[in-house]
Amino acid sequence: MSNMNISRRGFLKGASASAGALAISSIVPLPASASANISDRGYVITAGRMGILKAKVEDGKLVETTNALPQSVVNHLQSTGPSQVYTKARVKYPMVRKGFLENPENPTGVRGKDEYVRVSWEKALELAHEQHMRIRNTYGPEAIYAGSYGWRSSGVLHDARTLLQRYMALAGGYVGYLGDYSTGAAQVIMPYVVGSIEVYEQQTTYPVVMENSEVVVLWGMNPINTLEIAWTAADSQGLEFFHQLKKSGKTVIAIDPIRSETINFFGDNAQWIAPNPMTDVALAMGIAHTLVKNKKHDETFLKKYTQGFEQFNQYLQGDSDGIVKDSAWAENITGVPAKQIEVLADIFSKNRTMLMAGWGIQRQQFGEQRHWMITTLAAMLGQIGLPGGGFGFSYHYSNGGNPARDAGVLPAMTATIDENFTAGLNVGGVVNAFPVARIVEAMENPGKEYQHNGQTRTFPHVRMLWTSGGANFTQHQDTNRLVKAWNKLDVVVINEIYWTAAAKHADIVFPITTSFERNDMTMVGDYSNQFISPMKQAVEAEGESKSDFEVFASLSEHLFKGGRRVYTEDREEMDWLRDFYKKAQKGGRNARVPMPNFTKFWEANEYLEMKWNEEAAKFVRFADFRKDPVLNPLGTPSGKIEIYSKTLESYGLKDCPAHPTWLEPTEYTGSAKEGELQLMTAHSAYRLHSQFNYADIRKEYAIANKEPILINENDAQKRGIKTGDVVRVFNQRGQVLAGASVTDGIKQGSVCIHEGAWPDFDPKLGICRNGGPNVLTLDIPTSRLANGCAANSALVKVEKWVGDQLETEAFNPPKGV
Ligand SMILES: Nc1nc2c(c(=O)[nH]1)N[C@H]1C(S)=C(S)[C@@H](COP(=O)(O)OP(=O)(O)OC[C@H]3O[C@@H](n4cnc5c(=O)[nH]c(N)nc54)[C@H](O)[C@@H]3O)O[C@H]1N2
Ligand SMILES: Nc1nc2c(c(=O)[nH]1)N[C@H]1C(S)=C(S)[C@@H](COP(=O)(O)OP(=O)(O)OC[C@H]3O[C@@H](n4cnc5c(=O)[nH]c(N)nc54)[C@H](O)[C@@H]3O)O[C@H]1N2
Ligand SMILES: [Mo]
Repeated sequence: MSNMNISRRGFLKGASASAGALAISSIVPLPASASANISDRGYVITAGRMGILKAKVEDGKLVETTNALPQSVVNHLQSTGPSQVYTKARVKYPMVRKGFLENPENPTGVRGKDEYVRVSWEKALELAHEQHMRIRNTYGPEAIYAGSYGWRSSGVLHDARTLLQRYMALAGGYVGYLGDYSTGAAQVIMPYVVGSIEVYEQQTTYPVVMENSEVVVLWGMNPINTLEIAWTAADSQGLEFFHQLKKSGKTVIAIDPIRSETINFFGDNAQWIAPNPMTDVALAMGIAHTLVKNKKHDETFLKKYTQGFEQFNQYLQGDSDGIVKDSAWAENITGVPAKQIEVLADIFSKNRTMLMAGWGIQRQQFGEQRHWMITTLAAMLGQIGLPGGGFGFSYHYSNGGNPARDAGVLPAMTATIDENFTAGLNVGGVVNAFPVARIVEAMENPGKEYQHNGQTRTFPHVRMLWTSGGANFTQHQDTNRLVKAWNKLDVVVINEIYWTAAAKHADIVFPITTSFERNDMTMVGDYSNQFISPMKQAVEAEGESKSDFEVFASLSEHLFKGGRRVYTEDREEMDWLRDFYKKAQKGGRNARVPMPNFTKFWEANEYLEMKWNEEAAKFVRFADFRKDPVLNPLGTPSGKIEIYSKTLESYGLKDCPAHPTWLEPTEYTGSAKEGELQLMTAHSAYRLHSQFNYADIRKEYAIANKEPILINENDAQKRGIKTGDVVRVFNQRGQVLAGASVTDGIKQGSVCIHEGAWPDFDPKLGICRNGGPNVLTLDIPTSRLANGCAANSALVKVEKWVGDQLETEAFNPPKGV
């Protein structure tokens, strides 16, 4: 996410290097905008993660949000606008936890159980300022965690996290985080393998795949869901691509323990292969072994472009550990028949094959091995750098295959304040940072040394936490363990739109506006820059909510007289937008993309489309490397694809050895005891993580007003469970109530509860009434290389719930509100 800019630059370099290398004439842009006349349309143009939206307003109320771009595939999230603004779950006024308000330095009551008291803005700001200063002056910036990870709303100005960090910098520094929850493992391992992170990079374009690939593999990938959103705003071309792929007659193979929405979408046009969860490395090794056995691996490619295949092959053949990783071995682990594994090897080697992979497979213990092994398999097939061949790890995310446009690109709010305003001030930055998913380990072990990416680092002693734009309690694993560590903190401040579980465990809660209640702008298309969209305020703010910009600007004035002027650089909302736009316009001019002046753009109430670039549309990842590996080496020590890494060898990590390795997980189907099932926590079609869990679309998926659990019909039958039943899902870490959805569309032995359901603990029983899956997940690092989040590694038991009916109260405000 935060690497977007780097990626974009990397892409532009790659694009120009490969320009002209291909002669594809038939590439045309996928259908884009039918630019309408702007007058009397009766709606406001805005945008969110889910794309450009038309917001319909009646009598000052937001009544409907719909897609503004034409699209062939339904995007469930686009209709959520009215729910976002008017839910009962909104925080409307500044609120303080009672036991904290009474005595902030020595508070009474317990977070999560205490009631809240409404205070004035003045009081809330003053209190937050005083407590922030108390912690800072006593313990220094290392005591303040303002990493604030999360999917706050899009927009170049109202960037909740950056605005918090800008304030924290002005106050003298803070603790930040490394990596992200999304691709924690892959983004760290891939630079050792190919010299780039791959997960946030422009892919060989959708048009090139459409033109050249014969076989497309969707490995642990559910693009029909995950392309509903983008980090900036979705340009919707990815969904359009998969729509066309379905009709293309190409061979599509989906490897997923779940018959996902994508697999259902493809229907008869895709083949579904369902391995046991967490066993993809074994599956890929079975294919790899078959390739070698049949002499179908590309030795010329391996020799010229890779390093260390011999060592890996010794392991594959069992020379180094006595275990032959053949298709029979793989069948035993994955549950995929050996014959089928051999057929895959045959199909992949005979056709131009694109191995696309999602990320859920690396949000698992030893997650680093997944994308490394898939890359190794692609290298053995010898098609990396060819149009439509090789591998791609961002086709399912942010429209990674949509070609870059010639564009004027909007800059965004920064955590650093312009020097002209900070001369003579003691401005700080990040003073320590830990891998984001190690937050609980960090809070439990202040001062402890740990290994990360080949370095020894030390956890800070965090005493205060401030989040703005993240949902700590749904994002993190093992909620009960989190609550314990969290409740040791001295001060917790949260800027939130809603009464999330984290907000209900905070001392001070600032009520924040939705993006429909403020003015902003965004690029549309993380890689493509296909459009610029205004995000016009559609309605007045609910209650006393304010933007994060306003909150931190006011708090800056508390830091010192004139602080607001420094923080804002003497510019208010519309001034910032005008300046951002002017910079984009200048960039546009250089790229020969004419853009109207700001006033005209803003008043037009319309998005702008950027210029199609014929050459960029032909981009093939690794084409320049393939053309000349000496002139265009990869950023690895050898300049080649590293199947064996001497750097990793030097780290000597048992949980991340020097070549792709099958490492047996602690909790997975292979280690399950009687009655245990493996829990997957895929991303939902109806939410962006925890966002919109309260929305009207909940009715479309909730079962017994709880998060559904997908369970195989055989597993359900054994337990006497039927669709619609409330079930108790539990393990040694916790228990939740979920609504059973019995299906043949999930591998036997595994279940799925989608991530993002709000935790909602019954005060007496401690059971989560809404089915929040992270109550059950394992909070361990993927390995000590990447320390990524391993949320998809947990065993659970499931039984029919025979206790009292416990209503979900997740979306009710806490006591006192
Ligand atoms: N079990 C399991 N856990 C997972 C995952 C998984 O696959 N399985 N996935 C992980 C992944 S990949 C990710 S990225 C994380 C996602 O974790 P998060 O990004 O924390 O999830 P969101 O629910 O999107 O949280 C965003 C929060 O920001 C708030 N917000 C929105 N706009 C604004 C704003 O303008 N200002 C302020 N102050 N707040 C705002 C929203 O109300 C919401 O509470 O979860 C991770 N957790
Ligand atoms: N609608 C929607 N879109 C989103 C998000 C959202 O919350 N909602 N979140 C966004 C974010 S922040 C991210 S990081 C991405 C996440 O993108 P991903 O991480 O790719 O998404 P997941 O849903 O976790 O996993 C994708 C698929 O992998 C499958 N899978 C799980 N375990 C295994 C396994 O062991 N082996 C195999 N072969 N498959 C497995 C799941 O069943 C699922 O169909 O999505 C983004 N897009
Ligand atoms: Mo993510």
